[in-house]
Amino acid sequence: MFPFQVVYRDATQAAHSLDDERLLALIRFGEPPVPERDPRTGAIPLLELGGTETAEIWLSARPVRTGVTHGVSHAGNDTVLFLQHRLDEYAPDALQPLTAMAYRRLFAAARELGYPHLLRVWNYFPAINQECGGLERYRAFCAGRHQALVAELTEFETHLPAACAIGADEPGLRLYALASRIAGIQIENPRQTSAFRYPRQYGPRSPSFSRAVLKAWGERRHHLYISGTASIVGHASRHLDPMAQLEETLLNLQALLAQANRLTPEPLRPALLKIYCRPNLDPAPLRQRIVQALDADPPMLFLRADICRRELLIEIEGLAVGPAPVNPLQDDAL
Ligand code: 3EB
Repeated sequence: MFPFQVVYRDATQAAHSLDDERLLALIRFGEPPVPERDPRTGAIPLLELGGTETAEIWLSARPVRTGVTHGVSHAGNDTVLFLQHRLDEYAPDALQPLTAMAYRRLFAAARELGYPHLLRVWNYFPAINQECGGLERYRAFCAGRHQALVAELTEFETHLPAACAIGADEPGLRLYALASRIAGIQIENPRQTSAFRYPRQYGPRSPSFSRAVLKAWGERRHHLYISGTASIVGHASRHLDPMAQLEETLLNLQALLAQANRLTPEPLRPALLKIYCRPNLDPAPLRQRIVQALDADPPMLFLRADICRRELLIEIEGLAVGPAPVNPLQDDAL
């Protein structure tokens, strides 16, 4: 049994999900709505491309318990825990200590609740490429995250969560995370230098994340949490044109899936993709090319976003599943 599944739904109908005792998370996109007190709800301040309004819904196989611990909101079902933490920035050049504190709290809450393993973290904050106090804000964020992860993880380079770090349109540092009682397996990409080993030219502390995390929820039930994947080969950015960057990104995704497939009895299939685009691109040709290259047509969400390197125009993250549930609405397919 999968302990939860993730789906995209029409945002206008998403509010109904709040009455569902199996709702783990409801994430909306675009302009932040009136903040809700419900620990299961979150808002990612990024505009959706293509005129659709989508909500991301995490549905638990069992009833969910919610709460707030160390300032971190959470919802859990005894196997997995959804966490979120939002911090106001008191000064634009204090992102490093703020990030370190946010991660310390995330770990404190996850540990206290009995889900000590962070599988996946989503990071959003504004002005990601802006220089502040002599350091780009993304690099300051990386330094703060590194500081916290080195302190919290006993085996730093082998137990890093999958992640993405995205420039958002609203103030505040927003972290979302998925944690579990039992650890997942870190997957790296043979086409790319592991981010935690990037050379010094990319900042004083390397980005501390894994390319993906593979989690077995049963003998034949796997989730692959795929980090933000971009047009990077080795450690260098490639191509100036967005469609060329897309091609390289797809090669990276395929290499990553192949790497994970070495550990699973059946091949993993992309089940959900989030595509961040720096320019205001038309999603239709991107979608078409992704479907063709991956030989899969998963639900996709296209968001206008700043990416952590100025020259990067596209980044893709998501979830792959193996084997794919036959009918995701059927209870035993969860
Ligand atoms: C890269 O591969 C592109 O800092 O958490 C992708 C995924 C990227 C996660 C992060 C950054 C992060 O380096 C950028």
